[in-house]
Amino acid sequence: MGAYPLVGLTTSASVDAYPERAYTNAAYVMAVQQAGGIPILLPPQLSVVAREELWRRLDALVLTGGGDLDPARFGEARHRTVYDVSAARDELETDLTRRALAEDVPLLAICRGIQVLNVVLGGTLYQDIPSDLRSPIEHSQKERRDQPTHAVKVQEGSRLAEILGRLEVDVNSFHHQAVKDLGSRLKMVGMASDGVIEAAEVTDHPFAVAVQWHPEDLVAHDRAARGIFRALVEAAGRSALRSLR
Ligand SMILES: [Mn+2]
Repeated sequence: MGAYPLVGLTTSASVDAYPERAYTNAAYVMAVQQAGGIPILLPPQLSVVAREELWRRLDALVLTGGGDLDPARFGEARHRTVYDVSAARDELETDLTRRALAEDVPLLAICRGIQVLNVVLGGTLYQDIPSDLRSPIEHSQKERRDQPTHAVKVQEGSRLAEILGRLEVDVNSFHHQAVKDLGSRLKMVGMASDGVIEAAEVTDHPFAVAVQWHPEDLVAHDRAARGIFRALVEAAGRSALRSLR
């Protein structure tokens, strides 16, 4: 590893569209850079060789936000609101998440990412919060992406609490799905006032933190959001030194 850890960022992929595209919000790229990491985009179109070679060099992984995971991955038929399902993205992210878990590679899972991590560990999802839960909170906010709209209570003693430096944070919210049954090895560490799980950690891993909100869009004005990316990049540096990955 050089002075700057390499941080892989998964991307979205267009589904049934021409031309086929791979893309993500630039905020992820900038948040990783601001924290001292080098972002490497990981589109679902990577070849087997490219995936292997990039994985060997990466010091950390970020699962980014995006469309819905195929509910077949947790044994359910699709609710009518499920959108933008990409089999290629589901496969790549499932594979890389398993590797990060098995090889103790630092992992930050954002929005769709907490859902991917949960399903990889055997958990399930609410496929549509408005139909599944009667909640007074609007988890698909209409406000700007850098605008927090609901609070999250953070579990005392959790890694996330240590990273954020507080037990309550105001977050932005752009999800119509949420964690239902927690997967094995996962601990709930953040919850909205309506009971929706907003953060989780893998208990027996050096750094696997998952949040349902979008800290990458908050870093300009929110020290706690910057702290999440700084903690990931620091863990990436330690992990690279320890394992000589
Ligand atoms: Mn939310």
